[in-house]
Amino acid sequence: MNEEVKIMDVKVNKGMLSLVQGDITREETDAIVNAANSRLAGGAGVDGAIHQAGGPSIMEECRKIGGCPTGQAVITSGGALKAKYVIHTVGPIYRGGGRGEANLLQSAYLESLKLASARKLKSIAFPAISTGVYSYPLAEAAHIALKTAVDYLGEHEDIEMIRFVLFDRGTFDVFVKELRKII
Ligand code: AR6
Repeated sequence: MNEEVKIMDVKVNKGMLSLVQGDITREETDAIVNAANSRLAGGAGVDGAIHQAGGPSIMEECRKIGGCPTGQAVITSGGALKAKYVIHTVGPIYRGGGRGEANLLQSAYLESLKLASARKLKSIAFPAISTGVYSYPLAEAAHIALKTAVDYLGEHEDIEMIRFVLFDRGTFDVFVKELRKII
């Protein structure tokens, strides 16, 4: 790992798993993933940043789709973003861990990856879903995110790169620590 640029890349099967500190709206992957709400209504955090950077056409498509249940994913074009598509997924609001949050968080990642595969996309970038406004404990959320990504790359050879774009240094460091436990 290079200590200056804050990036960690590991090969998993035929694909690459990449951790980077940064702003997901600048990513050039085929798709970036939005941590949306079930009404697809826009909001704060990464959701607000993606709509701001991508322009109004993304929200127009979201309105036509109408909504997305927690743990599921839908896709729109990327508007003015460099990424061609935005996959909108809805992570769980953390309410103590006894309400199926872990399964729902895993499902949010998995359904996003399946949608990328179905559209024949080669690269996808995720934020740390549910760890902001939705209060999911960071280390547990990072473990679920990374395990789901590592398992997916192990079982599917179509996706060439899964990248996690972590906004702040603390989140990046926790993802690095959790990835080292898995690989
Ligand atoms: N690039 C990458 N990560 C970012 C960016 C960015 N530009 N901006 C924020 N993050 P959150 P959630 C990080 O709250 O917890 C919204 O209102 C952020 O630092 O965006 O799933 C939606 O409409 C944190 O690490 O998503 C929903 O109502 C991570 O993204 C609700 O919040 C996720 O934080 C979803 O909450």
